Amino acid sequence: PQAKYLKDYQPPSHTVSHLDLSFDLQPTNTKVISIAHYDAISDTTDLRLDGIDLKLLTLKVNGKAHTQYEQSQSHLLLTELPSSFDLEISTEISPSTNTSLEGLYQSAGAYCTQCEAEGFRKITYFLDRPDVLTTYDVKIVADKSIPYLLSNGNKIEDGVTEDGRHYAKWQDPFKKPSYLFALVAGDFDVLKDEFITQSGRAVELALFVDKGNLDKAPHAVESLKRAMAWDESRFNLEYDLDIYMIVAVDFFNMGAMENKGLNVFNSACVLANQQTATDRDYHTIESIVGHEYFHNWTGNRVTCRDWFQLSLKEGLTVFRDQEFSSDLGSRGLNRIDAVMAMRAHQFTEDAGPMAHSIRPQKVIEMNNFYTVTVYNKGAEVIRMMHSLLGEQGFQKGMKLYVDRHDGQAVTCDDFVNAMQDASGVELTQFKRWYEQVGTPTIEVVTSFDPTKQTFIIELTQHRATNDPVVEPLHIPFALELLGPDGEILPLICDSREVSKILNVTNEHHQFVFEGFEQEPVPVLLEDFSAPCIIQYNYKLEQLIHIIQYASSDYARWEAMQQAFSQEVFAEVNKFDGHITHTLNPKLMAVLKQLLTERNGDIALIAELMSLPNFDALSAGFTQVPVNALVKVIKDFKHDIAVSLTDALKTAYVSAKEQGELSHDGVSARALKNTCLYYLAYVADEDIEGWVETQSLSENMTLKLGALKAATAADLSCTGALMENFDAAWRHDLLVMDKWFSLQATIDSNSTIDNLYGLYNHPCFDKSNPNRVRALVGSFARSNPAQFHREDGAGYKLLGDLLIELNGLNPQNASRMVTPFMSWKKFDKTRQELMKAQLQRLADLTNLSDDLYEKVEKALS
Ligand code: BAL
Ligand code: ZN
Repeated sequence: PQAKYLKDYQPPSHTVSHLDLSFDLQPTNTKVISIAHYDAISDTTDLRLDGIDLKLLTLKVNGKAHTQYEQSQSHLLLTELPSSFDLEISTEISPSTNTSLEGLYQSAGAYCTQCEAEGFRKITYFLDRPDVLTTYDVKIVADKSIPYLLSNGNKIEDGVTEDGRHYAKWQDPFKKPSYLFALVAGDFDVLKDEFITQSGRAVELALFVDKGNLDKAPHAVESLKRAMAWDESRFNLEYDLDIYMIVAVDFFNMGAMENKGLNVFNSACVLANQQTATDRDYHTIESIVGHEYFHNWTGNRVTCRDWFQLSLKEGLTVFRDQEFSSDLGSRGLNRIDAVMAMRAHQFTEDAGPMAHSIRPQKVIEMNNFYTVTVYNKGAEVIRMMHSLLGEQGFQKGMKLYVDRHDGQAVTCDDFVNAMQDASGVELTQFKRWYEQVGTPTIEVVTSFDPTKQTFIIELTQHRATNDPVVEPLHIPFALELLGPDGEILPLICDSREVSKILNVTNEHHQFVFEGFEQEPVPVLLEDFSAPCIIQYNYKLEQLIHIIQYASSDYARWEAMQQAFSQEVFAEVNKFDGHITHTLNPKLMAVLKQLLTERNGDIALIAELMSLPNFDALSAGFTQVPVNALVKVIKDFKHDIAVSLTDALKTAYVSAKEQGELSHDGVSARALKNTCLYYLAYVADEDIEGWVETQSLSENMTLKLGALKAATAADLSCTGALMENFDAAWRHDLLVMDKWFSLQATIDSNSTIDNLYGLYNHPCFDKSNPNRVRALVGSFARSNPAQFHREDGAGYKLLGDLLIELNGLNPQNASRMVTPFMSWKKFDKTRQELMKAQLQRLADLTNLSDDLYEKVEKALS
């Protein structure tokens, strides 16, 4: 496989002024005719088009057969061309056998496309790159048994063909790159609605779902309307076409795709009702519907020059969807979610062999760079600019960015330049974040001088050892100082009050704050104001002070996580396999107080009560002590359950979970589930009864909460509850995914055999990415004890699956290989076992580019 480098970027050889596409849909022999007008930019007479797995039927230049061409596996090189010409190419493709779910394929009978990043080349020969933008006219012909024929833009005609089939023609007035092309053809139920824009235009909204699923469609449509209104009110960005369509399909590699005017969604990110979806699902759906909608401006109207700039649209759009969720819901809880993703996944990626900057320099398979780094760290980089510029400055920057670049394909530098030019804030040094690799550390030392009444904070930034950036970064470091009674103290330097965002631009800084009679408690890097690791020796008392008094929910949660982590680390050091580990009584008292008083946001209390997960804790170790970590986490849960049984029971009983989607209802269910989860470890008669009763709830959040509690604590009723669930839900595969996940996370020596057996479950299908992620993804991600078994059986299960997926769906295989990427973080025995599985992959004769890139990096 050939790597591509950002430094080698060259503009395209030709522009395309218009593209006419026509599709004659057949499962194994769909005919695609593409007619485009090309103009050479330089004096070249060659044109090299991208194309994969295409059967070339005919080729005409200016209406005449053209024979001067060479075909290779991935290209069509045309020679002896005039400088301006019409090119007509007809090709044949086979959607029904396309299991890669890239290009045009069939999902449970429906035809659909996925073209980002480089899927359009599996449809026809074209300049399949984001900086070639053109208008599209699309004609789709199909049997009448397929009633809906959809593409981007507005429908301009439909009718019947001479041979008794039917067709539709679509026109997209906006120029777009090929990755935003979409076609969907199938039989659906449709939920229609309307949105009136701020300028008074009526936009038709249409959500297409599988037959029989209309009752699960309203939440997505309501979310879309909220997103459209929010983008107008916060960003002054209005929708531009007369129709906005979303189609939900069952076979999809990603969550969703922002094709112009015709989003295609993984059905898991659309369908919800109270019986089938959890509160968390509802939240995820709203945020993804928002994300895809927000791409209409940040992605579609202004797109990327090349794929190395992916974070231009993804980092920015994740930031926008996070702000949408925060403005509509709880800012603190959303921040907690975002930081958890950074800690558990992005920090791990940044410390492993696939570490890359948010603007990668080298790529073999672009699909491998739809990562937590490009997306989530990318969003943190945008958030830092927001902190430095403030909301007003940031909005000025956004306006300038859109005014300057509407209709263009641009770079991350163009974005930062617009922010700088509009706000006057100097961002030259800040741009280093786009080259930077690995997680920076900020070492903090504080000292208090009671005679001068000063509190001194010294900050030293260290870049990671894999970071090519050696110069200091520009870090917005947010700080809060708490007084003895929890009051927020003003930050006074040189007799002047300063902003809570400290500009850290040097390797080393010293800040002297004045006016303290007693030593304050510092809340460092408040709100996770930069994607960094803080090194500071917090005392438990200081953390408890923050948990009790900090002004932001996020800061309180962060302090609780640190306190838990410190306790876990201390106990891991004592681990000998025999002792029972208990939580520090001072921290236990804090939990008890939170639970008994239940002041403030109940949902936050549920978060505060939750221990950091295995992945988040692993990030703190050079070598992950698997057995010790699993045991300490389990012992702590047991200790909390036993020590706080009465308080947990009272909180469980008094949490009123009415109100389907009200914040109060959602919060009460969250707290109830957290309490029950702990209580299951005590499992007296009351509690077993509660678990069984709650498992019968008609509400999926509660039902699943009960099953999670039962499986985690291995209650005697678990088997029966799981069987009931299986019997009740086989008709709904998305609900069965929850059951597959539960099966996968049971910490039992029989789990691995059980998983091999579940491959034969009538609802399981290895060609469906949702099923694979639910079963094997959950196992590898969320069952550390069994996945990391010392006999290697867990690793073998994943290795076996990856070998199959490599041929079936390389993109999914490559996502699923992630747990092996950190193999060097484990002990020698486990290292050898994981490495052996990676070697099995490396030895495959048909290893896909997707897996090759990761396996090669992991083994080097
Ligand atoms: N562009 C791929 C899916 C998404 O990030 O919206
Ligand atoms: Zn996106």
